[in-house]
Amino acid sequence: MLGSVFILFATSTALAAPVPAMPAYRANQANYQAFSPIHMVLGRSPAGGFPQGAWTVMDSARGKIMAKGSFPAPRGWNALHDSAVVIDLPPSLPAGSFRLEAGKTKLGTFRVSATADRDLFRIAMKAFYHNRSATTTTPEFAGRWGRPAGHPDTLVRRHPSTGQAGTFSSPKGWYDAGDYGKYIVNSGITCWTLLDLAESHSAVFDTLSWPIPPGKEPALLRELRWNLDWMLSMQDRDGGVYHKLTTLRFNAMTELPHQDVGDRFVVMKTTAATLDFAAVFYKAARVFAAKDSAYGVLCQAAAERAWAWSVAHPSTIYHQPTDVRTGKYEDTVLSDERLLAAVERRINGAGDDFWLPFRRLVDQPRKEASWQDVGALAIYAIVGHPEVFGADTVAASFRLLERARILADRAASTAYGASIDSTDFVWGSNAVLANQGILLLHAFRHGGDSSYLVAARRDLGYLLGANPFDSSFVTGVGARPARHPHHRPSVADTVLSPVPGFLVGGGHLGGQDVGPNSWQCRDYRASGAPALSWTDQACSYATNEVAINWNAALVGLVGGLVALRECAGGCYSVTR
Ligand code: G3I
Ligand code: 9MR
Repeated sequence: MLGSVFILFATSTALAAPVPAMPAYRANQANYQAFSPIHMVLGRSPAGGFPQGAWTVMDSARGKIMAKGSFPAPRGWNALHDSAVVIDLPPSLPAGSFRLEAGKTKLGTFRVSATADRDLFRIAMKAFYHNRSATTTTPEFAGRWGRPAGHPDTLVRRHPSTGQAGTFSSPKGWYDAGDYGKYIVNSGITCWTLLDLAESHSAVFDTLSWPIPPGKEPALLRELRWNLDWMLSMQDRDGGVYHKLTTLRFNAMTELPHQDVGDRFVVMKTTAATLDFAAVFYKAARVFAAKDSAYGVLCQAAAERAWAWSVAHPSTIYHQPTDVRTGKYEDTVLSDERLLAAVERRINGAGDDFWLPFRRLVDQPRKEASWQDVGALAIYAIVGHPEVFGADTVAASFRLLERARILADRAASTAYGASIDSTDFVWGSNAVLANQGILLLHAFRHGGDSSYLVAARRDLGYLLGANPFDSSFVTGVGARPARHPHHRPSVADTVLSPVPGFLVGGGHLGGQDVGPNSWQCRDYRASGAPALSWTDQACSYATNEVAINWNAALVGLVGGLVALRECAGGCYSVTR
């Protein structure tokens, strides 16, 4: 009965409006930031059409028109095999509740807040606290998700691949992801990205705080130190750094940290881990110099010993021993890690003679950063330190802007308005998108035009709901967030909602987790479109896991936006 009334109503509305039937409305489900570029997406209506004619944005409380325009033509996207209509609003909306209308038809609602970016930054940073190893996360700071301490890691065994025997202590650190391993390579890009916010925008991040255990440093550095302390313990006496610290196999999904009591091992030292470590600690030495000079000195010394080891062992590649089944983070191309460590060492005072052999690595095509390819981070560091790199900043800016142009053009021309395309949909595609947003912000800051900033905002909007799934990819954020991440604490605890603040992996066609076993999933790739190949199931480690490097990308993007808005001199201007 109700159904037929609804159909009659829907039909008469459709006849009265210029839109044939309600198109699918997709928007940021958290808050948009006030006075910032805002975009939303309209997919096909059930009848297959797209909206045409005029749209208006109404202030819901005051019934006042705040913006208006015409629907552009739908645009295709190679990741979707379909089209959609993207609407851009001018960066003039204040805080409030709004609705998008076409004629008399309400297409959807959205909210704008003066603190949207800061709020998201805090919740995404809190996720690192939730993933702390070797400590109780208390209700005071973790709310409903508080849990007992697990993995003290005070008696870690050296795996035979190290060529050493015995045990040593390697406590603290963040769990890498939905598993309880701790991996240096992935900690590298994660800590670098967070340290970069602290270094480049200390005025903002020295004062932005959120509830975590107290200490004398700003919250961002306190959280970072939890993992930096662990990383320091992974350096052997000869300066080399163990690749990872894990059990031999992944433990059960149903175990909380304290229930996973299997032996933990460090596996062989590698050049990739040692170079990533060096890059992080050169940077940490600068960041901590003014806050805790003794720690800063310690970081510099650790970085120097790591650098020396990497020179003596230029290509010790990770080989997964046959009895070890946990994450590999294997990387055979080390020129990007070498460049990054060299750049950070150069900033800390290494002279011209040292730098000369690395200059040729600057002027090369670059993509956004990933755990495997950190070259973009070196480019960000070079353009951020013109006083050190002089003429090399020209080549670095050129490569930065070259990639940013490609990304901004995609954002301006494809359905859903995001900068990612089908070839970038790999395991962790949501973080590819977030890292693209970070690259766009660096480009905007270093000579780019406003289209780069608009594209970065669209990337964030995509992650928060303006995507084909109408889901927020950040747990606990938005009206319809991912609810079943592949995250052991979220699966094993008794709380209905998952631990909040985590960016889940995102769609791709790999299908590594598809199959008949109990922890494998339905085949979510039926459409053949990578942007549609995601499933909100806890089994889906290939599309729905969480990871510290992915959260760092989210934090880097939203933190970059916070910094741009709040930096001295009001550097945030879309009309530039
Ligand atoms: O490098 C090749 C590239 O040459 C090729 O063109 C491309 C085609 O698919 O594949 C590339 O390799 C991929 C690799 O990541 C590098 O991007 C693999 O297919 C892909 O399976 C691999 O996925 C990694 C996954 O572990 C499996 O090893 C993810 O990047 C990585 O984020 C993920 O990390 C896991 C840890 O191992 C364990 N902890 C959880 C964490 C998150 O899921
Ligand atoms: O849970 C594991 C996840 O953290 C990893 O990213 C993923 C890929 O290395 O592997 C998951 O573990 C699965 C294993 O690889 C295959 N059997 C099912 C496991 C999930 O319980």
